[in-house]
Amino acid sequence: MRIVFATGNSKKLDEAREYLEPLGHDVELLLIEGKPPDFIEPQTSELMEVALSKSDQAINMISDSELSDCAILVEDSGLFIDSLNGFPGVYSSYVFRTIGLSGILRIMSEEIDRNCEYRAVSVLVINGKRIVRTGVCRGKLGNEISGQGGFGYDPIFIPNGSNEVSFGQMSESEKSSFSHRGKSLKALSEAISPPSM
Ligand code: ITT
Repeated sequence: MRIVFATGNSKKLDEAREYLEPLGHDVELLLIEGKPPDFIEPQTSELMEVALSKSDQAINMISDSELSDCAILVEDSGLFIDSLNGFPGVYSSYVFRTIGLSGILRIMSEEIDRNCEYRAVSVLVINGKRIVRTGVCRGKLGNEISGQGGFGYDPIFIPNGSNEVSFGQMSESEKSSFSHRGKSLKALSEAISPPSM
């Protein structure tokens, strides 16, 4: 199957390829006039709503193009910090761009409860039918920036069960074995190619 992934984030593309290409699917970036699409994100606190809105917008973008027969993939994700009632959540991308890792570490500097989770909602649309799968990765915020791998909050996110190693210190495939996105993509891959008995 030819799958176009509507994202501006190349790390998301790498992770999708890791799960979907071994099943024989071809995953490529959706480019509109040579650029990743710009989505209008609805004002909501729900990742699911954002992901579904992105999928509708992506379908409209390809409806009259040579890609109209392709399956389309979108994903929305974010970091949810327990002691901040889920902040930054759906605003993770904006918060990262404005206050960055040091801003989050500053807000959390006096906080003892450092539990948090990454969440992802992946939506694959095949012939107009939506398949939606979610993934969660529990972890905690480190006290400092560790590592340079991954993207976004990875250098301060320590997944449970990693022996205090942050996502920023892991290889892409190591991160993917824990990650929220990896879980949602694995569930999607099983929905389209159920494991044989
Ligand atoms: P697209 O919308 O173009 O797919 P994006 O990076 O803007 O790419 P989102 O709108 O889904 O993606 O925003 C998710 C933000 O949440 C992302 O920018 C990071 O700040 C954070 N985030 C989500 N998953 C992450 C991960 O695996 N590692 C680090 N940060 C992550």
